[in-house]
Amino acid sequence: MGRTVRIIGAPMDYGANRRGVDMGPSAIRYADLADGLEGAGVDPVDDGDVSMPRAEERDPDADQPSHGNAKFLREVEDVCTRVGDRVAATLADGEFPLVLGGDHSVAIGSLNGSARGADLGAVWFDAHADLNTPETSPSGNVHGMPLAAALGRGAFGEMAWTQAPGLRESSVAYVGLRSIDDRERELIRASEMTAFTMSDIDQRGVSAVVDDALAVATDGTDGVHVSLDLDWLDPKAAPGVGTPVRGGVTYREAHAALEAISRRDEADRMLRSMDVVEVNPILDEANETATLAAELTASAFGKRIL
Ligand code: 4U7
Ligand code: MN
Ligand code: MN
Ligand code: MN
Repeated sequence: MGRTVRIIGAPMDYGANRRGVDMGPSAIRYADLADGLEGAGVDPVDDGDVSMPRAEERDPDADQPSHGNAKFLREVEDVCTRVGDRVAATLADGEFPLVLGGDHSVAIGSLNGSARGADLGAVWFDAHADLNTPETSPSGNVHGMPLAAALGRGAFGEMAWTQAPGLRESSVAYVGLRSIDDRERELIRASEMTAFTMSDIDQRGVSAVVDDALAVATDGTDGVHVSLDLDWLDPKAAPGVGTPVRGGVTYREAHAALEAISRRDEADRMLRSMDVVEVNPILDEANETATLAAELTASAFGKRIL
């Protein structure tokens, strides 16, 4: 067998304003993720879920004034610290960490853990830029902030759990953006990040755009983190997400994108870590979105039709 892929469940919903996304890991497992990974030629091992702070202790506004309007920041810190430690330990064991969200705030943990002692690139498949800070966020939801946190922007209190040590702006590429807040737009323009929008995909095709994103994320790095927010897809293909945005990629385009990743990975093993986030079974239709999440993950590891 090839690589061992360690599945780390992170049933987080503290970073989003909708309940239900905490059931994402169960739904993706139920959609035969492990079988799909075996079909891709890797060896899946389930690490179980990281523990969540108790619901009874929830108080969205229990944070310091310096944390701005970020909701449940202490709970998010707790969970992301555990996710980061598990991701780092998995890599230290020579295995591949696959984090199942949960809302996208878990990516703070994935990036932090994956970028310890390594220069990391990142490809961000998302309708949204996730570059808000506690100061700029219109919603206060931390799932709109993970990239800012990982890049060391914004006042999140203690930086050790947020800033991903080996992640530089110039090694980050977005794919498929179509819903960006005004402040995020300014930040992206002033940054060294590379941003491919849905218009780029319209004009050039998804495979070429993903190849370019990978060129950015592999340049001078030790490996790439792929972050897959299911709201990257059009809501027709992925209805079970909390923040759907019309005009996303189709079912076929999504498969083509993740297959482009596996082709590149076959050539130089650049894929280092991955998270699959924002699946909300309560808002889904017959587990369609979780099933797609499982299929796309298998595609990233090289599962083919024939
Ligand atoms: B997701 C938003 F204002 N930008 O910050 C915000 F539009 O992880 C949405 O990409 C964030 O799903 C979406 O709340 C976060 C909003
Ligand atoms: Mn996101
Ligand atoms: Mn999103
Ligand atoms: Mn979302």
